[in-house]
Amino acid sequence: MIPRVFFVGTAGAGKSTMVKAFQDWLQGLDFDSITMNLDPGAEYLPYTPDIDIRENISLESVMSEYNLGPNGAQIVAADLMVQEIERMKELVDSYDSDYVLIDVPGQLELFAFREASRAIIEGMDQDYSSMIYLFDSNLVKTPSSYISSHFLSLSVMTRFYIPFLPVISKSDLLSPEEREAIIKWDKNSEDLIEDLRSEKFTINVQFAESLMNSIRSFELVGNKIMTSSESSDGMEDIYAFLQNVYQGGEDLEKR
Ligand SMILES: Nc1nc2c(ncn2[C@@H]2O[C@H](COP(=O)(O)OP(=O)(O)O)[C@@H](O)[C@H]2O)c(=O)[nH]1
Ligand SMILES: [Mg+2]
Repeated sequence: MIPRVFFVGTAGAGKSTMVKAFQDWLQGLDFDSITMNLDPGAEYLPYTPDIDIRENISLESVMSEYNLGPNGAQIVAADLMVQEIERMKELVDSYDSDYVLIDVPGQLELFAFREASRAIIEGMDQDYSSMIYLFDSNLVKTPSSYISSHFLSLSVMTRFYIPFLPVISKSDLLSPEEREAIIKWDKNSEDLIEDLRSEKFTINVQFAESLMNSIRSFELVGNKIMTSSESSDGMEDIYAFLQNVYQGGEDLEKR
């Protein structure tokens, strides 16, 4: 079975761009991957998907058939997708490829909180699935947004029982100071809370502190890989993670 790699994150976090960048990066090492688009509403994709949900489910037709706006249609489309998954799974496994890179709908809540997403991962076979979770670099720049982003990521992580790699996306957009601050907060809750206290408009400090401490005690927050689809930073770390998951750390034999 081909390893299934889901790219998950908030809208605009850079999922689709990373699918393209990681495919190109793998190609440079002579590894072959296929791409799969699960966003029925995608208008533009930076890659040409080998498997595309839009061939079977179009957001436009769901909108007119069910008389819905784009958000309602996305929800119906996600549920309709479940019926397609068996066929898509067979399609995926008809390819002779090292990985399938799976791009999910832009709105995180569609994938994170709905039963459909669990059915999709189960349907694709969760034993062969893993998740790259993108923290948008724009949403981890201040202590309060860093903390909220972690709460969100944890609610995703605790819903799926598959290997999970948190990364910071679009890291080329961070200034050296911002990058340094994130690395510091990744390492140490006390620094994070201290910086949180000096933020003007902020979240409840005591609440955040106790939640971040308990999150950290489960080793859920740690050093995150800085990635950029622009500069290819971090692509080798994503690859190393996948190797660990699927090959127990041994190098995939070059094709
Ligand atoms: N500078 C920079 N921009 C990026 C990077 N990755 C994505 N983007 C831009 O961020 C926007 C959202 O990216 P997209 O891949 O569509 O996000 P998605 O909604 O998560 O699929 C696009 O304008 C991309 O060109 C990156 O690594 N660096
Ligand atoms: Mg996208």
